[in-house]
Amino acid sequence: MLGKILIANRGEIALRILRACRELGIKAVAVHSEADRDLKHVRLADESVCIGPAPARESYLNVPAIISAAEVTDAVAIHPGYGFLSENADFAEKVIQSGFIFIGPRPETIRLMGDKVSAIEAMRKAGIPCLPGSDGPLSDNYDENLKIARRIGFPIIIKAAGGGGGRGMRVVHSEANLHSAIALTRGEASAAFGNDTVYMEKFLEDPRHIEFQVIADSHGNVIHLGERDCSTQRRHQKVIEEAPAPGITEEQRREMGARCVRACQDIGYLGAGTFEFLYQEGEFYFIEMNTRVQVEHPVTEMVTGFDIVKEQLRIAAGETLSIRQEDVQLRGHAIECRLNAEDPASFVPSPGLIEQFHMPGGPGIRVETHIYNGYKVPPYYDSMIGKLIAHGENRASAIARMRTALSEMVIGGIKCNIPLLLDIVNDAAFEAGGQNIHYLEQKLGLKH
Ligand code: MV4
Repeated sequence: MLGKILIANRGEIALRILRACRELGIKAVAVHSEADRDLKHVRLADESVCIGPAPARESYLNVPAIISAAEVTDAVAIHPGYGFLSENADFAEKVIQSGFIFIGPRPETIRLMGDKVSAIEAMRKAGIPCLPGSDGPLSDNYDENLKIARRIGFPIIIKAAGGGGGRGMRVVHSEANLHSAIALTRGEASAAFGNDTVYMEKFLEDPRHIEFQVIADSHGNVIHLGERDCSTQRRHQKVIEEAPAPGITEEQRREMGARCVRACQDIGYLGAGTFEFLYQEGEFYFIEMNTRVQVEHPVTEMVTGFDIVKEQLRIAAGETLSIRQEDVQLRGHAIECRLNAEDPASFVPSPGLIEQFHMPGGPGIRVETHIYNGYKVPPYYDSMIGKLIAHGENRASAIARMRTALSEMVIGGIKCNIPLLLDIVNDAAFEAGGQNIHYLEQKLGLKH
């Protein structure tokens, strides 16, 4: 097993990784910004290194500082968590060139998936269903682009190859707007990602967002851990995730899971990964692949009983997958609520001192958070301060447990989105299940 690793992240995921290290007997180095000296995992880690000032650019995104911290502490590997440098191929490359193990896929894979045009091309070739589209970058030839759009049929969507997660896209409903939409998206993409490559896809009006979790070792073994439904979102920020996805049959799961596994074998995927699909009228369409551990990985852990983060560490150490596909059995249902330090109505961030903190508990309840009584939420980073996960024998039981837990939990001193989460889990449409990606924004729009 790995002797010592460096955790290149902060907050709840850094603590989650530290706990996995403890279970495996791996020593852990915490790196933190000047604003993060009081983080729980910094206190608990075997060693800690301050890597720079509060702004992420100067600390959690500061590649030389992170590599130096790994060197001075004699770490053998670096876990990037999610966000920050987790999907930065250049960082992964630097980590490896400096003699460390990058806990994640190979840099070439990160680069392949980071460019959405090459990702879709690779996945289409590997047998993953994709949307009708331009099958490559768009040129500046208006007639050519119009031909592609007519073949696909309006509405279409223009997306930036360097985008993803909802950044750099524009929907086009008619021929009249096509040319300007391409030019505008290209300009924005160039400014935002330094890459003006754009592509075209059929636009789906009311899909669900369903993603499949995969994990691959360095010996060619790949398994899938089923799917998650992440449709409950606002402005591309997921609010509630669940597993399994309501209404998805065992046959659909087996078929799509097998396709994802085969695609991973095809491209030599390594580590944990997620295939993102839009799901509409019974069909799955690949949109992106995430080459990191995701915020919502616990719902998959709860229904499979499988520790994804521990397995990432074992895989990085060169071990073989600890289970086979036939050992993956889904049990019950899990729901995750993201806890954000924000106004539950206006969504304005609300950093500050946690003056009161009471954890919920009971059967099937899991809390993933780094906050504690007296902790001060800094204003410099993402407002997510934790996650509440409820597991039950079925979806109704998971919802019932989530309602109880949300009602029990107290986070005082700052504003928190618990009232919004309670409102959602008490909503009849949420209770029915299988809502699409517009559900929450529509529900919120109805309120005023
Ligand atoms: C789409 C789409 C409809 N049709 N692509 C947004 C995030 C990025 N991962 C892809 N996104 C979308 N791509 C086609 N062809 C609708 C979205 C979309 C969305 C997708 C998943 C979750 C939430 C979303 C919210 C708005 C739009």
